[in-house]
Amino acid sequence: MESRASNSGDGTFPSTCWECSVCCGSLVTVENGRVTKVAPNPEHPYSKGAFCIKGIRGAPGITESPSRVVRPRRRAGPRGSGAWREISWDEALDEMADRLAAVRGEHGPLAIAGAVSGAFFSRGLIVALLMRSLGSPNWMINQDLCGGCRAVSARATGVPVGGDDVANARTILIVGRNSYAADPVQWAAIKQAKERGARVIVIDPKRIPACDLADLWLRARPGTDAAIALAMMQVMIAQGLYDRTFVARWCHGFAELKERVASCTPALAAQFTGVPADAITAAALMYADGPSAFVSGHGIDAFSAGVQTYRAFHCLMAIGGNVDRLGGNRRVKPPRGFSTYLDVLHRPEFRLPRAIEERTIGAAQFPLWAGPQGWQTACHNPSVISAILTAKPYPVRALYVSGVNILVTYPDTARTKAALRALDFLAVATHEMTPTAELADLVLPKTTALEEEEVSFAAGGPAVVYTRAAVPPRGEARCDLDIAIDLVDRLAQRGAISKNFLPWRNQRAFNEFILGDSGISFEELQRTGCVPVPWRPGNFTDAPFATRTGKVELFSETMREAGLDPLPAYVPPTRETQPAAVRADYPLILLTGDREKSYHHSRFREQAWAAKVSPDPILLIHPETARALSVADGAWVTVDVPNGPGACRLRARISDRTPPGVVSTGMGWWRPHSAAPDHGALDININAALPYEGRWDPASGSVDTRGLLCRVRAAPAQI
Ligand SMILES: Nc1nc2c(c(=O)[nH]1)N[C@H]1C(S)=C(S)[C@@H](COP(=O)(O)OP(=O)(O)OC[C@H]3O[C@@H](n4cnc5c(=O)[nH]c(N)nc54)[C@H](O)[C@@H]3O)O[C@H]1N2
Ligand SMILES: Nc1nc2c(c(=O)[nH]1)N[C@H]1C(S)=C(S)[C@@H](COP(=O)(O)OP(=O)(O)OC[C@H]3O[C@@H](n4cnc5c(=O)[nH]c(N)nc54)[C@H](O)[C@@H]3O)O[C@H]1N2
Ligand code: SF4
Ligand SMILES: [Mo]
Repeated sequence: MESRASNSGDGTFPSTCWECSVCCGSLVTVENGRVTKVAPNPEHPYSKGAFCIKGIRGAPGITESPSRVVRPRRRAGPRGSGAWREISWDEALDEMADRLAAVRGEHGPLAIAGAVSGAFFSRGLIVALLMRSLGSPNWMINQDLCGGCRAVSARATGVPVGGDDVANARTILIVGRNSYAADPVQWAAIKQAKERGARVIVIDPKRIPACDLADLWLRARPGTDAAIALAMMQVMIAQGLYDRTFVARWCHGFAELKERVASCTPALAAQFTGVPADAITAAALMYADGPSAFVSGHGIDAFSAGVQTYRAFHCLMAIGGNVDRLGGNRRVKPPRGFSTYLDVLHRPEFRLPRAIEERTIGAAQFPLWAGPQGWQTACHNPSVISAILTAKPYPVRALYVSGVNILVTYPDTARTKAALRALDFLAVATHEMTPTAELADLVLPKTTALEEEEVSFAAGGPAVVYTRAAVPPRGEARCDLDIAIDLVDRLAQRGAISKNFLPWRNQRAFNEFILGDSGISFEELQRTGCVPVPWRPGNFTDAPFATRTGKVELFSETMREAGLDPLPAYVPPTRETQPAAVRADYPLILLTGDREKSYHHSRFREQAWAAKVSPDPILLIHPETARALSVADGAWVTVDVPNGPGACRLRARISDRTPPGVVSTGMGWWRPHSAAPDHGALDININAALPYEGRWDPASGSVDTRGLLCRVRAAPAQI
């Protein structure tokens, strides 16, 4: 192996926390070759000392975990039997190359797929390029369950994803985002903005901490938000409170939008959403009095109509004149010469021939999501699970999973498990023996974010940020690039490579490539951990919008071409289309995905401090609902949904944060100490109860992960 670019040495260094995409600035202290402290960096130009417990305890906890996987393992019994034998890297990589080459020889390259979280982290890009090197366009990202709808909508409309300039906003519109739990930098900025007099509108069915600072709180029924956005536009247009200059010069399809929203009055929206009409009107007037920043999140994404909901808010942002404006939503760009991981993914020299990319699983049905025109060119996951189980549209026989715990975090745990069991070959790169890793043929030990060097563009800054390989890898752990490079070499020896898309010899070379000729020196980045990137308000003449017309497309030509509704619309939630008998059997509405400060999805479950903070999966139930169900606080209950694969057990917490009739839970639950191979993933994990098939968003292929009908019943106590 060549150098892994570790900058090990004792001292305290500025770095970037890499446990989530917020990218907070950290100060990492190394003593005697071990990380003894991770602390917030108060001097950091972007996060300014905001940080969270996951960064402070989670990252060192993963690195030093006694149960960490530090050597490659080969299955030594039937799949999932829990019998393992430690092997050398040479053995592991030879075996992996043999098995992948065999699948490729028998079924062709498309029968091999990769699974990652997405191209926000370098490992996502690297696994995608490894797949492309094998000749396969198939890589799975978890973004259909995360930010997929907003990304598809933003691309179709030509507006930024995020970019909320809370610090300079007069009005802040928070929709489906609980920054308090999810993003400490954003939460600090919102609190500060409120203190200096900004007005805050929150649209959320739950009483989250932001509601306590809100001037207006619109408690919409889950999945109905699009109606509010359409009605806000109706009010702004009817009262002439939209940005006429921006609309006239830079928006495409205003007349069509005006016609579409004309009938969506606040009174009508009130019927759909349960929010009083005068509150919707007040929100419209407040948002129109900008500049206004739209802060949005997962609460309106990952729905089977999520793209249309986002389209409505993105059009609102545009007609409000808040695109690329101080205090609005900024288009942020990395410095010229710098490559984001997404840039590399889309660059012609890193692409497979178009005819192959068109065969990406899901590309035919969801062209704006999967395949050559797709946001990240990835697959449609539920269709890949089907392909493994049914060989349609063609067989998928081998999977390489890195940095994602798909058995726990994809809906329909039992089906994902059946699919993983049905594979000819499964390799998982991981830190811990997750339920996904338990089903592997080969488990590869991964470096942690304290052992890996990463250079990235943090859109929230905007800034170029640097994560230091503060300590050398524990045991024999390796980073994704090192694994991929050695694999490609071995695959090439077996004639199983179409073209090598991984030209870098180590992580440092890759990071230097990412930095490119941006003018930012590696040394400066290492020294500071963060180089801010200047932002200037939009000069739309020189930098038009990235759409067909070069304008913000209120009427989306891309959506029209894909055979989709080109105008934003209110699509009633799936539950409202279900027969009355089903609604009677499943009388409640389920939200999933509540973020917990001590966990990052399924991560940190092995760590005692996190289990102490949050020992059990919680289901929030309103006191009235609990009384009607005779459920006591702290009781174990089961939750299931219509056409779901089974039930999940959760612990009731009675709280008026959630409205009557709506129950709300987290996600990502498993217990390392529960019986292998599932470790509780089929019991206490909400995805054990959710289907991954059903109504899919016609543009992004997303399934409903909240707003579903459900029923709650008493359950046996936990054994
Ligand atoms: N501590 C911690 N932080 C995290 C994570 C973590 O696991 N742990 N995960 C990270 C990741 S990957 C993500 S994607 C983000 C997610 O973080 P957020 O984007 O904040 O998303 P959620 O917490 O899922 O939901 C936010 C809000 O949406 C509301 N909501 C639910 N349904 C609806 C609806 O129909 N309409 C509206 N308007 N609101 C609704 C919920 O009540 C909740 O208050 O958090 C990131 N940050
Ligand atoms: N029902 C329901 N399902 C959901 C959601 C929901 O709200 N409701 N939320 C969805 C969302 S927003 C998301 S983002 C997904 C998250 O889904 P996942 O990405 O699967 O979530 P994590 O638990 O963060 O899994 C990351 C895995 O990667 C490993 N890992 C962590 N860091 C590294 C690293 O540096 N390198 C490598 N190779 N591995 C690493 C960890 O060990 C862990 O096993 O879940 C989605 N699933
Ligand atoms: S929010 Fe927490 S986990 Fe995410 S980057 Fe910041 S410190 Fe790390
Ligand atoms: Mo996410």
